[in-house]
Amino acid sequence: MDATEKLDFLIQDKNLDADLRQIAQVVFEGQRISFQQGVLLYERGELGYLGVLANYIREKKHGDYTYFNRNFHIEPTNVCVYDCKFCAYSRLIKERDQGWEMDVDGMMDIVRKYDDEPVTEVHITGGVVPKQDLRFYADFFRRCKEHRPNLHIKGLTPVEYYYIFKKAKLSHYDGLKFLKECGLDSMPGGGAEIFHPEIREKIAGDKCTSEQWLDIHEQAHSLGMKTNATMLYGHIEEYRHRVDHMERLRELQDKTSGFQTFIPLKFRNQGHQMSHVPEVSVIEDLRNYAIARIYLDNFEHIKAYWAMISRDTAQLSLAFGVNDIDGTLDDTTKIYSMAGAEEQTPGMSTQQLVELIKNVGRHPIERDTLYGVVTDYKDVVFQEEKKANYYSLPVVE
Ligand code: V47
Ligand code: SF4
Repeated sequence: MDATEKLDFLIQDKNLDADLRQIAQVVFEGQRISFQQGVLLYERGELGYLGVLANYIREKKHGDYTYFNRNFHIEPTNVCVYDCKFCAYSRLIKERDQGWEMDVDGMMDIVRKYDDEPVTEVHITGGVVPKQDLRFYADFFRRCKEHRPNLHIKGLTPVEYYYIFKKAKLSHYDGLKFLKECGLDSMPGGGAEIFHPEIREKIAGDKCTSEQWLDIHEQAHSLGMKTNATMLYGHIEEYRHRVDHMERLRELQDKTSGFQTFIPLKFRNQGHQMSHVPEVSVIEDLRNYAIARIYLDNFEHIKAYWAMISRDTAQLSLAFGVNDIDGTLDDTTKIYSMAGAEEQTPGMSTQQLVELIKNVGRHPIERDTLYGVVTDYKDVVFQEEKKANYYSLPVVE
């Protein structure tokens, strides 16, 4: 049975809960599900059912295509003035000997390390510290672009921008416009956590609010920048908080169409103040990917950040709505490894990533940040005896 036949089978299944059959019908018609239906999916949708709906949408949008990119990360600091309870960074403000704060030269050294590598993106992420202000990032973005103009800079989040722009007495719009002129290309999805104030105040009460997060993305979209969105799930939130989070994103996306990708981030429980909270199961991870795919009808891509889950879960996720598994990494970013991202790190070569995708019958595509095709790996044969990143491309006449 193909994806459409499977969905049709569910719609006809008289033994299935009537509300779930109705949602299956809504999905079949390409319509949008409501907030209440989103909560109902979390409460009553079992894994097999959710997989059929999510995979139908995934294959309608992307067929078997599964994207990844070649990027590297820079974490300018692992110290942070904020105190998010789930974050292994915040404690380091009190344990400075374990912390680092790079200068622009140090960041450029990392960029230069990749001079001979075919990477297309640098992803900048990390904590918030006073020294790394507007001038610091303007300087880095300019120097990075001077050095390698085609390297896409996906940098920082509204958490840093809110802090930096406030200090510089600039509006969100003016601050972003200035940094765009310096070389900033797009914004990753971090800092979103859970938007609902009942949860946000408990886990991330001192950083930018949900409204500020959404406004900074809206201003970026108005400047023509693409951005991503995340959701930190599986800790103290309830299902209605997850749906509320996605509802706010769906509303903004209706307005701007500026989001590219939604990335659910599984809460990991090591090395921070919420270590007593258990992590959710792989089944819950897959259900969550699937519901995100169903709920966010106006988001083109759903990404599983493989460095944060296991490789096996990343493979499974491709049957539950996910069509992107992030980049090849030479090293897992510290923010996750400190919080418990495990044996699957560090790194996966291009060959390993391609094989991981092919092994579950999907079609690997290396993309750039804006989903332009860099290499189609469908017919690429890797040469066994060579090292992971060497491959032979099919001859194109
Ligand atoms: O906002 C911190 C999360 C995020 C933990 O846009 C944790 O392409 C789980 O947003 N358990 C930053 N998560 C990373 C991020 C990201 C990652 C990959 C790709 C993209 C993209 C964006 O990391 C933070 C926070 O939600 N985080 N601590 C933890 N204990
Ligand atoms: Fe700082 Fe981000 Fe960690 Fe919060 S999640 S403490 S803002 S680095």
